[in-house]
Amino acid sequence: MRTLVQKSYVLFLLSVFSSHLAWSQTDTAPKPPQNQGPKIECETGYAWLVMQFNVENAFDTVHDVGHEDWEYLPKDFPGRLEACKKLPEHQQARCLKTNWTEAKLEMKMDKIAKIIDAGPKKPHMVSLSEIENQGIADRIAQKSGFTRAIATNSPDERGIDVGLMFREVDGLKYVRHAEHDVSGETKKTRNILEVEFTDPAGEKLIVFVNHWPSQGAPAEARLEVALKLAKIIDEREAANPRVNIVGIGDFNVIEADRPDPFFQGIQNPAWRNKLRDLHSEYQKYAKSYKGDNPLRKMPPGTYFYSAGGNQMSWNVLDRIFYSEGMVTGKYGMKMDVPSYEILDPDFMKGEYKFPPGSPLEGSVVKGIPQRFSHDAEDAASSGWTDHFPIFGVIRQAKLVQ
Ligand SMILES: [Ca+2]
Repeated sequence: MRTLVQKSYVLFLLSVFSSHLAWSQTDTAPKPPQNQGPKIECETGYAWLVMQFNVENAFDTVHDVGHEDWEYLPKDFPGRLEACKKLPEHQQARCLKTNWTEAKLEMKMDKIAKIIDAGPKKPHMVSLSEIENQGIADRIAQKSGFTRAIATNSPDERGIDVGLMFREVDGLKYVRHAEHDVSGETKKTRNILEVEFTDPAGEKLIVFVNHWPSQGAPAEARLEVALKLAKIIDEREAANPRVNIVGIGDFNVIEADRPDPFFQGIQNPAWRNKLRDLHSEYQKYAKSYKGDNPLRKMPPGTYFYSAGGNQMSWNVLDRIFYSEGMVTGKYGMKMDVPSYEILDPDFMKGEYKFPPGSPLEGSVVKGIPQRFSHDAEDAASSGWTDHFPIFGVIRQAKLVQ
């Protein structure tokens, strides 16, 4: 994996170097005659690394009024005992057991920073799933070396939100942000965060950060959110047809979902602003790759689901989608498909043993993300996160005749 990443970065640096030459040549040399064949693609110097990371229940250590955060508080937090006892019986034991302290939160944030550091290089932006609020987003950003973080304030009952932390370097400039309530009439879910950036050429990038309803909700709930996102994208595209769009996050969609929130939602072939999925595009690229298939060096998904011992399934819950214009870079930004990576550093990996009584009793699955234990007292036994993060590179691009 590391070798592949290193190699791809060497190739990437070479291509940046050669494209710098092409870029300066096109600035000074006379323009070639028009209609002399296909357009030649020219990539400019900047490349922005984007990361999706479900940080698994990153809660602070104080009560957020109106949110069910009682499980994630210090044991002696005023009102906690009474609040836990009001929960349904099956949730009470969990709520009463955890002693979530500042020391443990610091340990968790150190681990988040270490996972980010294990990536191909320092990301320009990180989409965060499962953060409690703006305060925790700010603390994770500070710990991980990011200059700014923006978090949503969703009606989600569990009190978890999404966020985007970023660094305004390499020509990337923040323009504005907004958040969209996409909850259904009965089921509340996480808002979608929208953050707009611009580059030195004035091209626009809008990033939508998602955390769609979990598998505990029917596929219809995810499709409903997908269609709401599609409507917002239509509005942005109508206002600026040159806009580059990225949809990133934990989409909670599995292959068996029917209706299919991707195919009938944000990837509907009949929809004019349909998005591409970086994971699927990478699969196509890997199939045609000459040499060892690079997919073999990646885990089969970002999340392993055992259903309490009844299933053995890898899912790609975390995704990066992008607009059609980013296939060629015709609006100044291009998704670099070969840069895609599911990050599975050795230190994050553990195994799952199917328990006695399970139909798969005795089976062991290795190489799965070691989930974080909020109960563990030390870093050695607390695990990491239950999702592997993913990466993709967006490059500045320019088409010349
Ligand atoms: Ca809290």
